[in-house]
Amino acid sequence: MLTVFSDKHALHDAKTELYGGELVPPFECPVRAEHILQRVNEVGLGDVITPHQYNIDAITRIHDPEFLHFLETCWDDWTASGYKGEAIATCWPARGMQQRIPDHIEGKLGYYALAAETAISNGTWKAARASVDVALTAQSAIRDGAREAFALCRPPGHHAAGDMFGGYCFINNAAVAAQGFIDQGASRVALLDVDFHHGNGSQAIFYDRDDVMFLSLHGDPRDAFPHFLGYADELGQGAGEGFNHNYPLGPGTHFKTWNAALADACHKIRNYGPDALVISLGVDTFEHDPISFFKLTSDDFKRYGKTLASLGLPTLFIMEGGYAVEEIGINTVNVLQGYEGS
Ligand code: Q9C
Ligand code: ZN
Repeated sequence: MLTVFSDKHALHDAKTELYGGELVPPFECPVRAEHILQRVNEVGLGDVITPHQYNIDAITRIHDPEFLHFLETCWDDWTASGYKGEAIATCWPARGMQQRIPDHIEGKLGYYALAAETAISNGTWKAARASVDVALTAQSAIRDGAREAFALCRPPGHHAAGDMFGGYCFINNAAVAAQGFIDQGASRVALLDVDFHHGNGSQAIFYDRDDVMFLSLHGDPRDAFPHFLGYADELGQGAGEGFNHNYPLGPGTHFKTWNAALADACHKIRNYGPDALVISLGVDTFEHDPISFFKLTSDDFKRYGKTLASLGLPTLFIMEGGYAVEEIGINTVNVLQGYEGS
């Protein structure tokens, strides 16, 4: 299997995450990508290539241009304001308030942020751009005939909506890639999100569309981030009604229960008959993940990789979360090897 990787991911290297009332080193850190790449090479998964640079047009198919401009200029505006730390949102257009975009960077940050854990720092924009280039390059490989490809994206993307960042995500790599398939003539694309967290950004982006079916297995929003989306009764709206499927699962969920939800999702994907499958691949479902509560073992990742292959579709894997840094390479590559039947 082809892997696409850019060392520019390391440009996003924030020093702070607001976690439990403390500023801690971010769980989403550069060494994650290094460990995955190391494992890809160790097992000889296949060629590793660097991405092409795509024009902003592929990204504005999904994201608001003003939001992208905000991401690009945020760090400079923040430092110009005299703040000493990294750019972290601390105020929001909450219930009953105006949804107008303020002039001051602190207001803009609150307007475009969906949560406060994610700091923007020097290099965040360049890394996010490189990450979506990785996704689009892997997507192109499939367009050109590859049966599968692995986009080793960092930073991740599935929490990013058309005009919101957060949950460690800035640009929605999986959504941009899915749109790429559609723009190249695909009639239907299935986007299956197996990250521990609900892919709120991907859901919001495709919620009123029937050409991209979104399915997500995740920690129940009653108990897990992003807390305000991901319930089972969110089924899509308008033309998109019936094309959104959520599988919220409770604390302590083991592979048996998780796998039953996957089987149901695969059944829906088969009935839908997509031209391509995009997998938002997060391995924070692992039993030892530090911020999640599912109980998948390293072997379970191989097992479900095989299930994904049984769909028989051109498949684009997009890296999302996973914070058990020591095991992230093994768990991620286990899915890809399970898929390949090795
Ligand atoms: N107590 C991804 O996996 N904070 N993002 C969770 C847990 C945010 C995860 C707090 C987690 C975001 C791509
Ligand atoms: Zn996650």
